[in-house]
Amino acid sequence: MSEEIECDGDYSLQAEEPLHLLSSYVFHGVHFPHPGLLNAGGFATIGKPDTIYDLECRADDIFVSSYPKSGNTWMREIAYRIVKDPDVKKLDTRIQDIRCPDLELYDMEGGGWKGHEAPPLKDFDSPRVMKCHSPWNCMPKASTMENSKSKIIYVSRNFKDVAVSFYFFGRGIKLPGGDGYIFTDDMNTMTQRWMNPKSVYGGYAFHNLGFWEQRHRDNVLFMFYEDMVKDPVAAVKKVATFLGQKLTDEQVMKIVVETSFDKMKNDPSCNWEFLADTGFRAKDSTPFMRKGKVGNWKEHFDDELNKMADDFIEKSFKGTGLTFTYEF
Ligand code: PPS
Repeated sequence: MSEEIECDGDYSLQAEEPLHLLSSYVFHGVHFPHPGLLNAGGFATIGKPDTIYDLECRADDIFVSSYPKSGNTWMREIAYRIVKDPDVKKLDTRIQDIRCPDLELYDMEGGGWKGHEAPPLKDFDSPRVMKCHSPWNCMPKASTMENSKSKIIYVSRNFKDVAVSFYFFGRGIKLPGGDGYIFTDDMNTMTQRWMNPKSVYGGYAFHNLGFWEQRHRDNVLFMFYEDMVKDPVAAVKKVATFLGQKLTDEQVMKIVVETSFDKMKNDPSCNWEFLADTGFRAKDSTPFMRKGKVGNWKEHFDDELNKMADDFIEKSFKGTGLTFTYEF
């Protein structure tokens, strides 16, 4: 695959040896998806990490942050319903990326996916619920300052299930303007990519540890995907408390039901099926809402990859206090 792509802006490939187009733009030492990538394919606009870093934050802004494939979509929907309205019937039915903007899909002056454009971020009603894959050192800087009132919810998921989810999602992504696929690696090769700090968003360990070290801040909530699966009622209550919202038991249950895997899988505003219409994902690719399980990696990892993953986790997280759940 060529590392050259055509861009419509002034973005240049900055990485000396980009591992991949999805990690070929460097900001604060971190490799990001090339900002021209989605523009070039005409799929969406894409914001630069630089503008995300400089975002003007409001005191009531809510950032849902995560390494890819860790449960961001799920948490965004939970947070959105907590602060807006638990009842789906009264909600805005536009796709989640417009209701709760993905900062990478905005140049702050508006943007989004082809056919699903959204207004400039400054025109969103408060509180804004926003998605971000930026690691801690690249988060909107106003949100990470000591006295920041903006809230950051981080979702962490075990590496093995992240890798499997990434594999199936990645295989459906098409090259900009082309008819091939970005990710043609096998499971072992692709999984090793996310161990590398030069891969997208700084790699899995750098990303998780960056937020873990900040977990005691008043404006940071560190959540685990596996805890959400195990006890969604407790998870919704915890997020609501963090966001300063008092919910009735009925409202909590409403949110739990409406954000269950089956509900979201069948909800066109959340299931990302529109991606096929933009041309970004192949129509016959594995659905974004794939399994929603803990431990699915056991069906896809061979012994060699499992050992490699265990060694990587041991080396990266030993002594940090951050531990993961791989199965129930
Ligand atoms: S992305 O592309 O990085 O934003 O992906 P992200 O949303 O972080 O993660 C996608 C995985 O989360 C699963 N998911 C859910 N699991 C349980 N319940 C609900 N409601 C839910 N919504 C999304 C989704 O299915 C992906 O995981 P896999 O393992 O591929 O199924």
